[in-house]
Amino acid sequence: MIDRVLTAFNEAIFDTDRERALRVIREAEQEGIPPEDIVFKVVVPSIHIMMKSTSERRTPSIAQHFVAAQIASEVTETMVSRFARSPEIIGRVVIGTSVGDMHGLGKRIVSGCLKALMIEVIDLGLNVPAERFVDEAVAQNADVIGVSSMMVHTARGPSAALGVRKILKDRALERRIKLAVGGAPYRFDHDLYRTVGADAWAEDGIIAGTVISALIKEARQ
Ligand code: B12
Repeated sequence: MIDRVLTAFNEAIFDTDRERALRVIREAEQEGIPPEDIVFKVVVPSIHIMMKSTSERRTPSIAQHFVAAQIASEVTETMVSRFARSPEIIGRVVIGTSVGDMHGLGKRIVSGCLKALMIEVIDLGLNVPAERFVDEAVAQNADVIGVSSMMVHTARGPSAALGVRKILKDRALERRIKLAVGGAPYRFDHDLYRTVGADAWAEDGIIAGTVISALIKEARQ
């Protein structure tokens, strides 16, 4: 029965049909499928299917990413509140856009994908200075800082990832807190993430899920 639900849910998110996806989930609940199974046997596998299709270059569109991330995040949040026991969160990420950058769509998609993978996300919003990224990461005991930058100068600027890296180094936090970046400039120049001192970058929200899960493991070793 769960396979049928996964197939129907997956088809709905690939069709960017939010209503149909939510209906599939409602019906699954009515049939008695527990919230835990809906998250771990439907939502999380559907994100993995999208990851796989991305890596096989059957690239889903921005609309598919966006809708998948939003629905996955919405369903996960609702279901998690109904879990019999609190689920194990695999890690914590502080995310925001760099100083001067008001492009927030990509960050929202990334946040949705991470939440669906049981990663807690603290979203600092737009126009976030380097110091705030680090202060919040320390205060929230985060494993990873994610800096989203859509313009070349907001990616390369001293108060973006470069600034975060410097503060992490000055405060001897580099082993404990990892730094991930993303946004259009990193797609144009695949080595830019190294130039700005990041540990990793990701081309889209789905790949961000894989990359950030790996960084969490590294930070927790
Ligand atoms: C939509 C858009 C806007 C909207 C933003 C609306 C919003 N609320 O977000 C508005 C109209 C406000 C806007 C304004 C401007 N924009 Co604009 N904008 C775009 C546009 C067309 C799409 C961006 C977008 O949303 N993409 C869709 C999302 C899903 O993709 P994404 O952001 O890349 O995110 C994915 C990945 O990058 C990755 N990712 C993103 N963040 C992160 C973070 C981490 C940690 C990880 C791991 C991964 C990751 O995962 C995401 C999800 O799949 C781009 C063009 C482009 N090709 O990107 C220009 C673009 C980014 N804008 C540009 C410019 C110049 C501007 C303005 C300066 C224009 C102006 N003269 O006013 C202003 C600047 C405003 C500011 N201070 O930020 C330029 C930047 C050029 C450059 N070389 O720096 C671009 C590239 C257009 C161009 N070709 O000229 N913009």
